[in-house]
Amino acid sequence: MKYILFLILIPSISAIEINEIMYNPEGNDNLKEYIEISGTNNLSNFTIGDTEQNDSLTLIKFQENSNFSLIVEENSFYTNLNCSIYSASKTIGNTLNNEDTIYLYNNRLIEKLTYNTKLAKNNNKSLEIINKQFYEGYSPCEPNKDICKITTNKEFFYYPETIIIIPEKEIRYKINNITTINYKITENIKQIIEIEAIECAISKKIIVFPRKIISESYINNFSYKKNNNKKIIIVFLTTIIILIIKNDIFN
Ligand SMILES: [Ca+2]
Ligand SMILES: [Ca+2]
Ligand SMILES: [Ca+2]
Ligand SMILES: [Ca+2]
Repeated sequence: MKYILFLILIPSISAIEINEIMYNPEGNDNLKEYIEISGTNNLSNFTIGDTEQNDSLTLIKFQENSNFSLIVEENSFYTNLNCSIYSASKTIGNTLNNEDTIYLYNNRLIEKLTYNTKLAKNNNKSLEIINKQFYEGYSPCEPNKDICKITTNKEFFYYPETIIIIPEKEIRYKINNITTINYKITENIKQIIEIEAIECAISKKIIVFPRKIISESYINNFSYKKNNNKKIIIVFLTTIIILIIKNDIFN
């Protein structure tokens, strides 16, 4: 029988965006400001600007297979990182002020972004932009922190328990539509709890088992490891028996 395999190649297109801004590093800002662009390692023909000045970019280092480019000042501290590095002249715009607007052009305006000084002020943190919101971080040439990760104290568990969300950052969670980070299970039935990270529009479902309805089938369905040893022994014995029978037939 012939199988015909059709391969549909879908190019992975990720938007080119301003992803991180270091506007006020600790102490003197000179040589330590940067702007990270995500979605490309190639900023040829791009221009960066602030409210006062636009700068064309000079390639310092091209990095293959990177999804990031870093725009820095001349003689910057950040030239050995693993993404493409571009210099914007002595300053990025007319320096990145504590409140500023950044413009990224590629013949046309790609993005205009205004920030203020609420976060990342002189503490060696940058502004990471995640889902159009600012968070403090520090990840030049790397993906921003995954603030939307939902971590619970247990992935599935038995009634009665309290779900505790371990927040990655200051982010609000809803559990079964109640805004909280702790949630007491009150119903004594098997149920699915839905946890939602509100700002990120990400949700996760976990299964809660009341003690009285725990059964082998539930446990097996959710690949609980408890009886795995028994299963391994059964599979082992069955294999031996099959081998013995086969041997008998062919000899
Ligand atoms: Ca500073
Ligand atoms: Ca400025
Ligand atoms: Ca600055
Ligand atoms: Ca980053």
